[in-house]
Amino acid sequence: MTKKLNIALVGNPNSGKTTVFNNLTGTHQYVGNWPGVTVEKKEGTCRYQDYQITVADLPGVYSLTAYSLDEIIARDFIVEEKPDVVVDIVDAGNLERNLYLTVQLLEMGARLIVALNMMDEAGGRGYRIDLEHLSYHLGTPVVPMVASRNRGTQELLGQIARIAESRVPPSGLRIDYGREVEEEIEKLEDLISQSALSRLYPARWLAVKLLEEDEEVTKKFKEGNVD
Ligand SMILES: Nc1nc2c(ncn2[C@@H]2O[C@H](COP(=O)(O)OP(=O)(O)OP(=O)(O)O)[C@@H](O)[C@H]2O)c(=O)[nH]1
Ligand SMILES: [Mg+2]
Repeated sequence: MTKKLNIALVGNPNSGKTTVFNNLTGTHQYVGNWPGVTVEKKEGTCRYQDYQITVADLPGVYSLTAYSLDEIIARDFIVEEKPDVVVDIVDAGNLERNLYLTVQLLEMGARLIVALNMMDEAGGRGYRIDLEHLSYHLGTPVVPMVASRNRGTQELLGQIARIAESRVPPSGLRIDYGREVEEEIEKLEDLISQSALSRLYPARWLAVKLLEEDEEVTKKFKEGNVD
């Protein structure tokens, strides 16, 4: 029996998302627009074992604050569509910059796989990345890839299937913001957990966003808008 899966590819601009997307979906692609805006939306499908996988290629973003339309599109897709698996395409040659987004995705409670792309360039620059160590600390699978040479695609699909099968909820990453901030987060979390919004988004994530004065999240609370 065919099982359906929805996955999303996210990552910094130029990290190789579309290359991975093409490797996964080949010619099974369709291009449209995100609802209400003229930003291109690419979706495609692929088959793997018993799975029929729908893949969305999200706009490239450095973070998931709400400063740009691209960030809002990527973030809304992840929190509202709740893809079964989110694949974070990370440029292995720019780990520090790229992992900022990874941490934000983990805080959102996404079921994440880190695709460590551009391993050829990282290797060329002499970087040696301890994949197991990285995977241990992030609490996610880490798949090394060279997407431009179609390397790592099968391993990625294998991890997607494995993660989708596991019924264990994503552990999420809990960053300790220090006592003062944590106290405020806790107070807000209590209030938020009584609101309808907390059914859609993780309460802790909402609390952090409110403290950051994130415009979109603040607006949602003001409007009492839960749909
Ligand atoms: N050396 C190397 N180049 C790669 C690799 N993967 C992708 N590229 C190249 O990197 C460039 C950017 O790749 P894209 O797939 O367009 O990146 P993207 O993340 O979709 O970019 P945006 O949509 O603009 O955010 C292209 O020239 C790719 O051929 C890789 O593993 N190694
Ligand atoms: Mg692209």
